[in-house]
This record gives sequence, structure tokens and C-alpha cells, in this order.
Amino acid sequence: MGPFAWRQAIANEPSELKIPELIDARNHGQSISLKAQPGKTSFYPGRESETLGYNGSYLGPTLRVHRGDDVEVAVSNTLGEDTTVHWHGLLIPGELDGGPHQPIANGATWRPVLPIRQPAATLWYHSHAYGRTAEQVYAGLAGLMIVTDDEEKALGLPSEYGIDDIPLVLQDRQFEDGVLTIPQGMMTMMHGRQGNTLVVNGTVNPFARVPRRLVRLRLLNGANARFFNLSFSDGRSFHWVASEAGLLENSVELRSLHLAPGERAEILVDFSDGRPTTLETGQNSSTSMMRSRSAGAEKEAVVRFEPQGAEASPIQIPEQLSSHAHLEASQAIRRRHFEMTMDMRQMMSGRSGSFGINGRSFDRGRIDQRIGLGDVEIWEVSSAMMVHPFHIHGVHFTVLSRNGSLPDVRDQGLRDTIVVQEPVELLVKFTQPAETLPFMYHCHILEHEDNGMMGQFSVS
Ligand SMILES: [Cu+2]
Repeated sequence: MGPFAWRQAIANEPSELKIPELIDARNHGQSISLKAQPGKTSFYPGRESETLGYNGSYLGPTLRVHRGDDVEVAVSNTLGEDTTVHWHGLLIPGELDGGPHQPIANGATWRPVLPIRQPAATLWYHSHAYGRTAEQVYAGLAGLMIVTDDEEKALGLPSEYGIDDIPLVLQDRQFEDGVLTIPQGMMTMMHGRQGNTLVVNGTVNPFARVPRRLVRLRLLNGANARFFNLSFSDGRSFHWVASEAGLLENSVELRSLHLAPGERAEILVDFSDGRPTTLETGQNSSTSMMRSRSAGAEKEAVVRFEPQGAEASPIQIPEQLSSHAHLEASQAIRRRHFEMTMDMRQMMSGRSGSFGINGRSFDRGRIDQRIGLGDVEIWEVSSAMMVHPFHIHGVHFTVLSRNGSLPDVRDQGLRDTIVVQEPVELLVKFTQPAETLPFMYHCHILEHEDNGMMGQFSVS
């Protein structure tokens, strides 16, 4: 078969959605082992790609941890190069955070004990290796972490993992004749690494059988740089129930949902009518410099859902999902400004350090901000060019304003990552110490991060 005929054949071949293995810390004596390892993955039949994974060849298991527990994760490294594991969204001290200051050498094991002291949420873990984050995550070093607690369990939301509580790690990857390739070059650096194919949980062209009832989808944008604008092919609505840091106070009925790199959302979808439908995304919006120009009509399939079995009696979505202690802007003792900047002249010359924050590229030896433990601050974040997802380690924040007005519907809830182009004001409380090792804040387009769009702060 020539390449063209082969491509035609595989393009029509849907595969059952892979579900990452679930490791519940309580079933493993609060001790989990993760091994970062190289491997080979067949994204297409008969075509092997060189990849990286945790305990497998691509991506990692889903770790389920419980509020109040202390969970040891023994991370061993057999990659042949340094790596780190960052627990994205977990509220833990800086020494446990797994940022670029904490390399795990090849052959070594890192054993942080993670105190789980936050409400139920969908988090994730991924490589944050100095200068190597983008390539390591692209090759597969990412996985989900689910925090659960009694309050969430009491709501009776769908929670049978892989059945009616389905993890969806959304990524795009570049394939040539069915083999994963890694785009390089100046445009790749500028727009971030993007691919010609959507991959969900490592599955190309996936379908999932779901029960004929309410189903929870845990969505993670695990792409290096691609923005998703998700909706269903039949236009059905769904309920958004959780932002990055956990359950919203009240669910929000939506027909579409933007998800920037690093962001998560939990949604409830009613499949009781038994009709198949496809979760789709609009064309990538980050490749254009202006988000407003992104409105393309063409849709790409993300995953097809095929409801099975008998119709279940309808479940009422609880009126109130959670309650948050609300911070007031008046509690802020300081205001700081962050502008994500790109130096086009440096970029054209191919030099590193062309990305920065407030015009400065990341420097491991420089603490950019020193913050008091327990302080509340307003961070005003803006972007000189392009849309950037801004992520802060070690905190959850709320959005006070966007472009001087009230925040978008999608800005609500507690978050750790936020889409920025027009200025946003974030209300941030620093509850976790970072004395010996700092926390990072950075653009979650991973190529931008690796090229310097990152800063660091201490908390003491
Ligand atoms: Cu960026």
C-alpha cells in the first residue's frame, strides 16, 4: 500500500478510547510508584513511534488521592536524561512542587510525600524539566491526578472511573505516515508545537461507549500549544461543574467551552436519549495572533460517544455543588504587573531568551518576587502579542476583571491557569511556603515557557 492509500485506510478506522490505568493511593498504602521511561507506541496499526511515559510507553496512570491523606509518590527516572514531575494544581510547599529546580537524574528516585489538603478537583502532573519541558511533555510525560473528598462524594455525581466518569487528555501531535514526529524551527517556537492530528488519551480517532445516563467528562488540555473550543456535533448543551481547582458553586449550562493549554474542566453530559454524538473542536485559535480572528466554521472530531444499554432514570444535578470562602479585593495588600513579552528581533535571529515576562527571560538564579506567607495580592497580567495561558504554581486564584470589565462566564471558579490577552486582574492568596525552592509562574504554551516566558517567586 502506498502512503496515500495507507492514509486513506487509517483515516476511516476509529479506535476505542484508551482509558489510563487508575491508581488509587488508598489501595496502595498511600504509596505510588511512577517510572518515567522511554518506550514505543503504536498510534496507528503497524507504525511504531518513539515516546515517553510513566509506567508505560505514553502518558501515565491516573492517580486518585483523597483529601486529608499524605501520599508518597516514588518517581524513578530511566529516561537517560534529567526530568522533573510537577503536580499542576496541587497546593503543596515549594520543596514538593517538582519545578525546574528539582531535577531527578537518570537512575535516581525522588520521593515526595504530598499532603492532600484541598477540595476535590481534576489536576495533572507533567515534566517541568529546565529547558526540556516542551519536548518531554510532547513525547508523553503527562498524566491526570484526581483529588476526591467526602463533600464531592456526597453529591452523587457520576464517579465510576472509565464508565461514567471519563478522563479525556486532549492533545494534538504531528504524524508523518503514522509515525510521531517532533516539529522544530522558528515558527514552532513562536506558536508552540502543534500537530496535524488530535489524540485523546493517546488514541487517534477515538470512540467511547457510554451508559445511557448522565456522564462526567474530565477534560484536560494537555497539548503543548493548541487551544480547544469544544462543542457537540448535535449542538446539545452540557453542564460545566468544575474549574481547575474544583467544583463550582453552581453548575453552568453551556454549549461550547474553550480550553487553553494546561486548563481543565469537568462537565456533565446527558446521554439518556441514546443518540450518538461527537465532541468536536473548532479550528485552532492560537495560530492567529488575534483570538477574534479565529472563528472558523470547520470542526474537527475529538471523540465520538456511543450510548449503550438501557436508559437510566434521569439524575438531578444538585442545585449547589460547593461553597467557597470568598476573598475580597480589599484584602489585597499589593498590586503587581506582569506582561508576557516576545522579542521578535531576537526570535528572528534564532537566539534563545526571546520570550519573557516584563521583558526579562527566566533566570534560575534570580528570585523575581518575594511574597509573604498568607498575603493576598492582585496580579494584573497582560500580553503584548498573542494569547497566552498564564499558570501560577502553589496557588488558586479568582479573576476580578477582564479588560476592565466583569470576567467572562468561563473565568469563574478557583483557577490555577487563565487565558490572557487583554489584561486580567487576579486575586491571589499565597497559602503555601516556598522558602528553599521558589514557585514558578509562566506561559503554559510549553515552547514559550522553555524559551524564557517564566518567572519565580518565594513565599515566606
Ligand atoms: Cu505563551
